[in-house]
Amino acid sequence: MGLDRRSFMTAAAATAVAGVVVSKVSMASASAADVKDLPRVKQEMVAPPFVPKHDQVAVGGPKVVEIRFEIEEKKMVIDGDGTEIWALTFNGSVPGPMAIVHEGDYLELTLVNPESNMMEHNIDFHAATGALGGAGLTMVQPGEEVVLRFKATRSGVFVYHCAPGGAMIPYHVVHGMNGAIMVLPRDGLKDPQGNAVTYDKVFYVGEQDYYIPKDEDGNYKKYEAAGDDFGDSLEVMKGLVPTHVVFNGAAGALTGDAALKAKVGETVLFIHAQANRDSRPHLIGGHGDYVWETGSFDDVPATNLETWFIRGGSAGAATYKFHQPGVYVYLNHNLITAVMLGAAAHVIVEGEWNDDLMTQVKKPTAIA
Ligand SMILES: [Cu+2]
Repeated sequence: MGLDRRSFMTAAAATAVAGVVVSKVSMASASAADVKDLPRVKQEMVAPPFVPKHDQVAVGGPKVVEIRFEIEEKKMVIDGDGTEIWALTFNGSVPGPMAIVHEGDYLELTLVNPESNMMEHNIDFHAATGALGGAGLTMVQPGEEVVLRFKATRSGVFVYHCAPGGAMIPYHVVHGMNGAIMVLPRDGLKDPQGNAVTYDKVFYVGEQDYYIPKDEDGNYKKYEAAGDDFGDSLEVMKGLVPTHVVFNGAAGALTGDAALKAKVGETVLFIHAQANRDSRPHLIGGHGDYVWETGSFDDVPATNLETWFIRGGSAGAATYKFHQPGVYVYLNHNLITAVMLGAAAHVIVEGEWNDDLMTQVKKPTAIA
C-alpha cells in the first residue's frame, strides 16, 4: 500500500507540474565566479516563534548564507480536542523556520526529502527571482536532496512554501508546508524620517488555515499515513471554509506556558506570515508603532496602526514598544477566526504599571 500511495502522489504532482518544467541549460550565472569568492556562513535554524541570531545592520560585505531544511511528514494534534493532521513540514514545524539575510546576500538552501517520506516536495521562495521562486529547480523525491542558491535582491519579509504542482500546491500549503524569511536592508530598518528602527526581539507568527474532513457523525477523521486524506481534504478545501485557523501549528501553541514573553521598554518585531488566506493582526492593548504591512522594507512603514492587513500569500512586519505590563492578546481581528478557530497568541509583559497611561478610577460597584 505504501508504494502505491507514494507512486500516486508522485504521478499526480508530476502530471500537474509538467507544463512548468524549467530549462536547466542556462543555469550558469555570469557572476558564479564572484559568488565562489564570497564568505560563507552556516545559519542554524531554530523553531518558530524564535528566529536565528542575526545582525540588524549588516557587518561587512555580501555573504553566502547556508541553511538546511529537512522535510518531515508528521502527525500533529492541532487543537485541544485531539484533532489530527498529517502535516507536511519544513524541519518539523508549522510554519517552517525563518532564515534571515541582508539584501545582496545569497541564500543557499539544502532541501532534504528523507526516504521515509511518502511525497515529493519542493520550495517556492517569494523573495527569489526566477524558476517559480525556485520551485522548478528543487523538486525532490523521497530519498533525494537538492541545493538551491538565490540572491536576495529585495528587502522585506517574504513567504516560502511547497508547490509541487496542481492541487498538490494548496494541499501541501494547507498541511503546514510554508514559512517566511527576512531580508533586512544592509543598513537596517528605518522609520519614515530615515532614522534607525531597532528591536530587542522577534516573534515569528505563522498563521495556518486547516481544512480537516469530518465523518458522517460530524467528527474529525483520522488517517493512517500522510496523504491518505488527499481526496477528503480537497472536498473541504473547495468550500474555502477552514475548520481551524491557528498560530504556529495548533490552537494554543502560543498561549499558556508557551506564551510569548517581553518586558516594559522592550521593542518587539512581530512577523506575521499567511501563505494562503488573508489575515488582520491586532495586538489588544497595544499598537503597531511601525508597520511594513506589505512586508517590503523598501517602503516607508505605516505608523500607529490599530490593525493591519496581511494579504494571503505574504508576510508583514510590525514593531511595538511595550509601555504597560500584563497579558496582551495578539490575534487575527476577525474575532470569529481568533476565538472560535484558534488564531490567537498571548504576550506576557513584565514591568511597572503606568497609572498615567491607564487607571481604574473606580472599581465596579452597584449603580448609585
Ligand atoms: Cu510539499
